[in-house]
Amino acid sequence: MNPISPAIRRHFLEVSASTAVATWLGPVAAALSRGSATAEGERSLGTVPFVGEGAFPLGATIGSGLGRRRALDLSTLSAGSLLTPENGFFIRTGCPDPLPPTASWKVRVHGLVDAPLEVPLADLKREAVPLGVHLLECAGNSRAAHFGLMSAARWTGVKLVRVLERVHLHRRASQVLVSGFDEHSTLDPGSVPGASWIFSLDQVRKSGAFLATELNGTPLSLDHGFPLRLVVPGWYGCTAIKWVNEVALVDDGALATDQMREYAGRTHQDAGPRDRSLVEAGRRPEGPRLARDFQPATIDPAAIPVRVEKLGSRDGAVSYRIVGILWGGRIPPRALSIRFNPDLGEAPVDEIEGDGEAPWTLWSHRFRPRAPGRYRIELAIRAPGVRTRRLDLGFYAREIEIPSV
Ligand SMILES: Nc1nc2c(c(=O)[nH]1)N[C@H]1C(S)=C(S)[C@@H](COP(=O)(O)O)O[C@H]1N2
Ligand SMILES: [Mo]
Repeated sequence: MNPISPAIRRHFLEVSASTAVATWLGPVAAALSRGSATAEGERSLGTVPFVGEGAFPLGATIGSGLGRRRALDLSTLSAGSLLTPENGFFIRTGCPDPLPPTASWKVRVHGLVDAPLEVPLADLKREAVPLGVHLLECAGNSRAAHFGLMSAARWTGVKLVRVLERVHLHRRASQVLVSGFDEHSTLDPGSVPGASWIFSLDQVRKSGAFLATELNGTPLSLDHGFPLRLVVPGWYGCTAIKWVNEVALVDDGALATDQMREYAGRTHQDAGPRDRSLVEAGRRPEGPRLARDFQPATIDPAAIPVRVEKLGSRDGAVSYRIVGILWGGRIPPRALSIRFNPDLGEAPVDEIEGDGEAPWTLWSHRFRPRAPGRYRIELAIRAPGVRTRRLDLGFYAREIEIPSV
């Protein structure tokens, strides 16, 4: 980070001293130090909450078994805290209470192979290497959880291709089924027990899918899949099978798994005639019958506001700094745009701060509403050839209430 220039530092100190009652927040100071969008002499007047999102508690773990959840408080993200600490990382499904002993954990590699294998966890731990920072987002991430079913961490593990190299594949083996232990004594009305996903061999290679043993340099916690979980960089969390105990080689005729069918709608599988009739009957879509006809469950580029800071300038004018994140792949510079209520025009976002390694990027934009009222904040990515299915649906739009201007 740039050192604070002496002139700005002096000004900053003067203003803080002269407005002793004002609380100065980190982001304002950080923005000053970068000489960015926050003007000199502005003070924070607090933050404005998002409205209409319900009462899901943030930073707390609720429920158990298949119904356990924890959402990350996205408003805490700042340039210095883009990695989620292990004890804050979101949870979708808690550790199964009948989980077999983990000391003797093995992964059964079988199916269309010459000789099935049982790979002891100890072997995988010996091979484990740092594999970088990757983000997980639950495909069921939603407004009801303040969009907090999303986190980013540094992972250690073994590439799935390394595991496949231990066996000789039959010629017909074209896909890989990864499954994990998923029997729970506490069920969840919205979820189907049984966790497995089928990937083509090509998807395994290209995504860099790996079996993770550590998160941020410490062993996975039980709720995050200890002793072994799959991570598929760039794919939705529903593919990131926890408590992995089986890797099976299958052919093109393999049926989609229960987990794939449960998540068909949320991973944007194109609805065929079978799905359309299910949806008409009030049921959820199940996607294609065969695993090989599923679209890759990848995350499109997307953006969301995470915090709205109210700022006062020296002359008493009030404005709002919308801070947000961008994730799900690279986009061209200036492609991210913002609008307030569909009718208030769209403009490129003021500032995007890239930080090479982080899987999500912070952006910020100044908003000067002319009238009080409720404002819907929508982001868009305007770049030819970039698919943004969820943004196009208005999925990540959030609302704030401005009581007066
Ligand atoms: N065995 C098992 N693995 C699972 C699940 C599950 O219910 N059982 N849920 C999946 C879903 S939907 C998500 S979003 C991620 C969540 O991983 P996390 O709880 O470590 O954040 O785990 C995936 N792996
Ligand atoms: Mo999920």
